[in-house]
Amino acid sequence: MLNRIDLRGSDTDPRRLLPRARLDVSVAVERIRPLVEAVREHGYPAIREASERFDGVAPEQLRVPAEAIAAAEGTLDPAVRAALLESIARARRVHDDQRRTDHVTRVVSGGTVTERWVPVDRVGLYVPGGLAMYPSTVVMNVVPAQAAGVRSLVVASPPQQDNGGLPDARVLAACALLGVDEVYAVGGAQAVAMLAYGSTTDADGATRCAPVDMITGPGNIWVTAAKRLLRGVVGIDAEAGPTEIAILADDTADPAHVAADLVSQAEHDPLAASVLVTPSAALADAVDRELTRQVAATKHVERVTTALTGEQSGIVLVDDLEAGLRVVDAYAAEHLEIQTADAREWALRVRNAGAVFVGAWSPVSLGDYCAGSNHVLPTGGCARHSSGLSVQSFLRGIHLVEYTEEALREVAGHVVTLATVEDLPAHGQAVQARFPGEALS
Ligand code: HSO
Ligand code: ZN
Repeated sequence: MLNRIDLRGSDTDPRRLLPRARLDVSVAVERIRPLVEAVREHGYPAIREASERFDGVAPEQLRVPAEAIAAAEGTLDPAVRAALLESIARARRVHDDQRRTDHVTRVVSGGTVTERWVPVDRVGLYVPGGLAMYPSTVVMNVVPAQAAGVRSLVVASPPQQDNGGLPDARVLAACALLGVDEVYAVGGAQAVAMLAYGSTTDADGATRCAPVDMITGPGNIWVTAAKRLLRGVVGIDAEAGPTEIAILADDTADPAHVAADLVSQAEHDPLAASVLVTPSAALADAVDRELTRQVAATKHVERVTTALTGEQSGIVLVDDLEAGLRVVDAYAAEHLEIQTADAREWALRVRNAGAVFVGAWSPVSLGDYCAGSNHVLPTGGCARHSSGLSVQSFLRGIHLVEYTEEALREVAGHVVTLATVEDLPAHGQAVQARFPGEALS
């Protein structure tokens, strides 16, 4: 069922191997520019108009009342509540452990540079409200921000017609479980503009949403376009493309498990990519047979089929696992599973992947929900240069430079020399002024 790409005996550059789906965001950026400007200028009335147009509902008050957040938690199915709490607890265990401590480097006697890690003050999390509405994503964005020590955290999510103009009840419930109490019923580009610039949140202008310093969270093309437009006004997380799973497997892998994992991520999106890389033709055949059987029985058969048969998905046959490793490194998948003998050894050699799932008992679905790891990961090959969301994403490293008079004197000549070579004599003078009449060396 999957395309076959046979690289055995070939020395093709694997980098060009698997095409990737890409969205053209630049056109969308131009389309949303007037709306973003209107929100900046007028606040609530502009948001209200956009909500009416795009969400078919316009709340009188954008801030979700505390009682509505609590009520949503009350309606949660007990099993869902327990699962979310477990997901939160495990994610907290991992993310709390990631916190960095300040670090002092004594450069010379009397001269130190201290790196302080300071959390972003106020963060806005955008949570989509349509097909891709995932309470687990609320967990994966909020937990690292809280672990980093972000003091003020706000969630925006589209108003739902069938929830009385409030955001989806599962989103509100996840906010309640995480202790997030500032939530706005706003979606789309208007939500991103509201978060970036701040805005009134009712007709009288009696209530306001203060601007945030950073916006994270997934969204549709309009949300992505607004984030791209406002990057710089606020900090923005990476743009999330369609999800990807690559599996490096040998003939010790169970074809039914490999197939199930390929289907699991194909379920997200018709543009999702599922890629198996293996030196075993027997495994390739067995996985393909399994896929045909499993896809027929899966709920979202249409989008899974489109994803698996699309040009972005396939089975890559390689000479051996060494060659397979080169392929998966070149591909730099969002999720990489290693289902081989000595899986951990292979996993430790991987250079490029958003997250690596090691061995037979660590499927991507575990990481999506309850491993403790983060599921907001770089897609589209961005794993070559970027990491997934973590505590670090919400921290800034600030250097404290502290030199004594003696330590400055000791290096002053070099500063003056470099200033002179760059034709910036006032830079040198700023040092020389501290040592009048002294020849600096
Ligand atoms: N696999 C998705 C995250 C997710 N899965 C949310 C289920 N819910 C991207 O990493
Ligand atoms: Zn998933």
